[in-house]
Amino acid sequence: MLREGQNTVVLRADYQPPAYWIDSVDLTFDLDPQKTRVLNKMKLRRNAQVPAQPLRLDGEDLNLARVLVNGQGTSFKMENGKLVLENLPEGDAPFDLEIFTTCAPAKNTTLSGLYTSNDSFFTQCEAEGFRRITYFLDRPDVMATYTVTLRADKQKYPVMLSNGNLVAEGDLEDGRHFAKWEDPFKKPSYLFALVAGQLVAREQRITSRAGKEHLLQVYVRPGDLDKTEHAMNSLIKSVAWDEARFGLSLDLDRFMIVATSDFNMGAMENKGLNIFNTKYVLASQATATDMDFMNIESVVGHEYFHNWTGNRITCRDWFQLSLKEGLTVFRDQDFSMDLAGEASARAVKRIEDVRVLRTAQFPEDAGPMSHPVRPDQYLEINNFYTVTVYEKGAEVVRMQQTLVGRDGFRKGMDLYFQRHDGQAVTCDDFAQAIADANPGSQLAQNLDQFKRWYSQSGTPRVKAVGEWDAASGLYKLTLTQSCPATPGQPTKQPFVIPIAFGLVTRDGSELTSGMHVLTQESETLTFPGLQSEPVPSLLRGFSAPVILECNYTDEQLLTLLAHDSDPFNRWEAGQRLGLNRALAFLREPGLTRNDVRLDNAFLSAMQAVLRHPQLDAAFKDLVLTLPSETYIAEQLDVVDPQQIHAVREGMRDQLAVALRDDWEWAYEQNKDTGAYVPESKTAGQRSLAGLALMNLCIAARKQGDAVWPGKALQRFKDASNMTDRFNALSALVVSGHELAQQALDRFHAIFKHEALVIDKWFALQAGAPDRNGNILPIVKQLMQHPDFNVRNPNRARSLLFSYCAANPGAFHRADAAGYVFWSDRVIEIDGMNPQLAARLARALDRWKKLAEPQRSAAREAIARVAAKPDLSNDVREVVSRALED
Ligand code: B3K
Ligand code: ZN
Repeated sequence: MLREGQNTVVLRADYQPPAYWIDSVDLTFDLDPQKTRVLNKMKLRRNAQVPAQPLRLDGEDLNLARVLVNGQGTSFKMENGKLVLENLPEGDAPFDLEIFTTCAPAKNTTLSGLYTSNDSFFTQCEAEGFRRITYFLDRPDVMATYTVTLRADKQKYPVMLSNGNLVAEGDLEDGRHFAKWEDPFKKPSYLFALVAGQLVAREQRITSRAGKEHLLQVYVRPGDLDKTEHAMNSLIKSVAWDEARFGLSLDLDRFMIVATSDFNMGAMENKGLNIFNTKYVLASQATATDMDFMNIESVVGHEYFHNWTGNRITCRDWFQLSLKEGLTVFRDQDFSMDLAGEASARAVKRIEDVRVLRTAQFPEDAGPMSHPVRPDQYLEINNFYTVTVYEKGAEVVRMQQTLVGRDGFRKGMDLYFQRHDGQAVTCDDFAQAIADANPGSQLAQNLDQFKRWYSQSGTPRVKAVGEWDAASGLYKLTLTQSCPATPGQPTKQPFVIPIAFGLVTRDGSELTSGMHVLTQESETLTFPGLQSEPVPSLLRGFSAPVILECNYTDEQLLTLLAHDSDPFNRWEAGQRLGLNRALAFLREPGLTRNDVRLDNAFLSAMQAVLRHPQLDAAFKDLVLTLPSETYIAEQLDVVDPQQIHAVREGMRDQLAVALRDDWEWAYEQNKDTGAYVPESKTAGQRSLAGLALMNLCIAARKQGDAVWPGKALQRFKDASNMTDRFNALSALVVSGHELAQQALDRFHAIFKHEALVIDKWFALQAGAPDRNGNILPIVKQLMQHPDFNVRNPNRARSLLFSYCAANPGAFHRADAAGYVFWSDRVIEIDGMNPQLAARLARALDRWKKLAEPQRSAAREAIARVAAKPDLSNDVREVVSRALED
């Protein structure tokens, strides 16, 4: 017998339409932190397409008080936590079902369903949180209209919000009041939301292109209002962009965003009432970095864009999650690119997105949690809000656009809405619409094969081999694709891979360019009539989410770095140069950080980029940043994280010292950006100045000079914005200078009342380079800090995830203490917040690649978690998959 809420594996192949439809829901809440009463009045009817059967309603952690059918008491039973009604009226006529339950929001530490945070009420229903509020058919293909009445103490909860429009409000007895909301649109239960508490709003009225008026509101706690301007501006831009780019207008009179500091993820697209993590709403130049400002813009955009891609057209079942998430990430990426402006800033955004894909999604796709963009099974759906579903899913949408062109893609989107507005559909429906709107396109011609991107997991590899025949002037390029076995998928069929390419001469001029769509396992392209052997520039703009293997010589890479007309591949060439060196150092047994010696060719290439008169600061910053430890690790079969850390640090030391004068020049050139404006050009300069300062402090440490650390401390003190201040602080912490502690203390003192800044303070210390195992004791000590609170996800992430998931050199200790610490935290957090615990559990996904003794120690730590009785489905799924052969 299963306990309540405990699932068995759910299979995509088992999908059945619901046996009943719920057409309307009328909810009344008496809000009380200890005991909230929920009266749920629904109109249901049988789904005539499905054989007659009992009604099985989902529910979790509810106290059931009453069930009435058409106003009469009825028999019911509980089965595996589900409420089962067998004696329902015969026939197809609609009937009323009334359910009265209570729940305890203040005790709800899962942050799913209805919970309290800082004395306010919030909900989170995606994916399956609505069943923690009332009994329901909690699945996305059951769409209903909602009327919601909220009642609560007026003083404690002056603001009461739900989806849609406010239709009535007023006072009740005993100091209570009510608000009644109606959402005109049918929606699945995961988009339901309510908020109640002491909140204030920034408001803005806008008129859409279509001439309609809308009220936009951003709700925060009193005191935070001055940090909402950027979020509001981002929302206004999002509304305008979706109208301009896709002809999609805001369909509600009122659109609200509410911020909460206790939230499991970034934000949630509830219809008309988006709920956000404060991290993606609150920003001022004093408290937020350029990166924070950028993230706010893209998350506000993302949630807003869901109003069409997700809310108006939703998912038939959770296996189709990428239908809304991949598409909406694609849309938010495109939005941010359009706002970034000119070509170079667009390329920077593309590089940043690809960096995320390669350092997070590629490892996921090569590890035990590997799954297709449209997964085939899950134990806990919350575990599948992954970089694969989101970021790889976005790449799959991007490739469809590439195959039909930008205008063709717009036509496809139009057809998608024409066909499916108001429906719950599948990834197949989406791809079909894009293809049908573009008959004859490469997508339409290869649609079935293209859709393998949805069904096959694993990162495809494309091997490119060039052959040059000097006598005939013929260049042949053979492209061969393969895809490694992944869990449950031993063999793969070829993908449709769009490969944007160019051929470049050795002195950098472009001979030709184009797009080749690779569909066979192996294909050879021929280019006759060339004067000399060209350098191939392949996968321009990262035209497909694959690993490109090409045995470039250093000389070829230097040509591409210096001349490629495609900025992405220019950056990529620099990364390959760095990566090849890191891999060579790693092959040298016993090499230490101080033995690392970079060659002049590499150093002068980096110097040339740094000093380049035309290149943008943001682009220079990306080129001058070495491939991450995680990315380097992915290239190896056996990983020694500490050795990778030593090699990368050694390379960084060398770059710092050898280019010291150039760093100084770059710092001076970029350090002053005038009055703070969070936009790409000056943000790029701040970021390059920050990198330069870091390198100058590293060089100073190597050379025993105190000038630059002193300057960094001064900049830290004088900075007028958080970006410069935090970069200066990081330079001291990362270079390990003794002034760091003083600066950290001061930073804490200045910002002790700014939770999001204190998160940065924790994260910086937990993510700092390890020196003789010093980070774990620091992390343990910080857990005792009065500001640490493991129940707050942002704080837990800032300390624990920064250490376990983002600091490999410090975490993968030979004495296994990092892993023991990890297992203790996973178990501890699982007791209160399974979703958060499962995310932390993923930190050891790649344990099988570790060298000994880490490999055995990691396995033991995972087994220790797995052996724990009463684990959540969330953590159980992650650790048991990790232990599978
Ligand atoms: N759709 C939400 C994520 C919900 C996560 C549930 N565990 C945010 C987003 O992708 O926009
Ligand atoms: Zn989303």
